[in-house]
Amino acid sequence: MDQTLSPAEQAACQQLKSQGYTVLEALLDPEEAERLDARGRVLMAGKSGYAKLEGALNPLPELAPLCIHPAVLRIAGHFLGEPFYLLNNVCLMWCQPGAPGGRLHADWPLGDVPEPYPSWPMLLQTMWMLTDFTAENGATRLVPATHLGGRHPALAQDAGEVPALGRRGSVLIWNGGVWHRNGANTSVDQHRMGANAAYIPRFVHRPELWPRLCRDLYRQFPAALQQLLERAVEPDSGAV
Ligand SMILES: O=C(O)CCC(=O)C(=O)O
Repeated sequence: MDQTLSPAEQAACQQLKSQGYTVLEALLDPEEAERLDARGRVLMAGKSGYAKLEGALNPLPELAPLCIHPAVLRIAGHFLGEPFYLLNNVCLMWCQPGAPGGRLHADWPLGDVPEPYPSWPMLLQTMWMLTDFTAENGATRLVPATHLGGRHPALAQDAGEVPALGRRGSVLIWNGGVWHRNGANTSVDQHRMGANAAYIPRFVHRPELWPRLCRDLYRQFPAALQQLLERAVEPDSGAV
């Protein structure tokens, strides 16, 4: 992979460092974005409000080119180091007319990390805009520079959030530590569809580095040791 960042990518990295997020315009053909949006809506038919489809690569493998877009990979490599991994197999996030705004938060794994959490990203998030993202249709809202404070938002905080606006085919990239949420969709008929791909650095979870423990032996260990070993044990072949 070409690791050299273009001037636009360098500027995006600077903004990610200082503000915690950036938007890159026109990385995806708008017609392809529109097609993916339509497919996503069919897959989620029957869901109302703010709807999610986790693991969307399974039913919609056409999302694969988004996950490996060279600009996104270069920026992810810049922040996460090589190699890094795709965490969530893509999640479609559909904000339908009338859907309420979400809860302001920082992303996993920071809920498991003592405060102050690091200002560098333990999770680098992308949201491909499969529709336009507008202030009315529920564009993701972020609070600039909050990744630098290392703290989670207080519950009722009015924190100075701004909507991440962009045309269909743009991508929002954010440091999982910056406070954010989906906006409310206050429109009557404007749908908002995003495809979220989340990238993690290799040090977050690397079970392949060490030999797996035999499952039969694991079963004989005390519960406290089983808990310590639960990610280091071989898969349960009898599991349904
Ligand atoms: O759908 C959105 O705009 C927000 C997504 C979000 O909060 C997240 O992926 O953590």
